Amino acid sequence: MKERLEQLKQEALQKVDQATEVQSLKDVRVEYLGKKGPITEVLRGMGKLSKEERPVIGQLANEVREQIADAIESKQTKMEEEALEKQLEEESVDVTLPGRPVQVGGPHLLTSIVEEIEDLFIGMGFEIKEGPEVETDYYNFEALNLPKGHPARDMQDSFYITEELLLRTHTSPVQARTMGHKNGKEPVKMICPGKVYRRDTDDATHSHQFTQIEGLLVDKHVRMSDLKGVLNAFAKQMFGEDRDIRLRPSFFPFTEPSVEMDISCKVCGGKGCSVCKGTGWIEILGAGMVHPNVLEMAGYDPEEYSGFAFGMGPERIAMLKYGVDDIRHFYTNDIRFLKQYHKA
Ligand code: 2NL
Repeated sequence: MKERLEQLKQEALQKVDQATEVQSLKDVRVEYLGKKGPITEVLRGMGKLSKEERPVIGQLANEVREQIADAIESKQTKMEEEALEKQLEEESVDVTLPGRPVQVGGPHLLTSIVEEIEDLFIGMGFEIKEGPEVETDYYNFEALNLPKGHPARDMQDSFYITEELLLRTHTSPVQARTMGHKNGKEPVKMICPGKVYRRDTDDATHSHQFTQIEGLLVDKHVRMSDLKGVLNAFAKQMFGEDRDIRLRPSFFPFTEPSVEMDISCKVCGGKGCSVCKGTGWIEILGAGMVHPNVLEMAGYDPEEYSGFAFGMGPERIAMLKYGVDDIRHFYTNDIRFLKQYHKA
């Protein structure tokens, strides 16, 4: 009996020692200490033993049972501690690691150009005005001396929504609306940046949607020399003090007389090169004295009030300033293109 118990103990302890999972420990407990286990069996068979043997074997059986139970328990505690240790190690965070750099966005090149131009005109006392992109036929054309039947109103050239509504083809309607609010009395000094739409096939120099900045100054005694002074100040601040400007005669339905402004070519200093196509000059914007019909439709007396207006394309300005060769770069949003113009 003694030997049998001793053997069971050795077996059980060895199995506990070899166990690598909690489940095998549970198996050992059931196998050796369970109700149908060999130790329980020994204790049940005690009745057959002599009076002298009974307490000795009983005590020994209990000791063996306790030793096995203790071994299982301490092995289980050890396993649990190891598992926890391993988990803590795996989940540990190195708080001393430097953080991953955060990707920071920046303004779109066109946004930067528009803001730069806005700042220059704010510096000369102009207000910034915005207006609707869906316009009435009246404000987009009629009020700008483009009566029905005018070739520039061709249905093929504009996005019409209804007979009377269209996507604005220029930002001038914002100016026509602003003048209309003045009851023909107060002066206007404003610029209006914004998106405009034309029915064009997109290519390197055309886009069906682009941006425009127009300017307008209406007051008593406004003269062409005022226009020239403002445009000269703008050109020098925008492109450099060493640049010259020149005005060439041109035509727009809403101005009379009309001009186009060139700046001297920076690349060749006016001698003529591929950038200025040999002329020494680069076209920047269109302008003129507000047509008396336009003033009159807005409620001003053209005998008393006069004004100048100008319009430019920020895409063209940006293309010249930064050597961008395709207008589509502004709208395809290739991050590699856009990133080049992020400051800091
Ligand atoms: C260009 C030319 C121009 C105007 C826009 C204007 C607006 C009013 C009255 C008179 Cl309300 N004129 N705008 C005048 C001359 C030229 O734009 O080449 N733009 C890209």
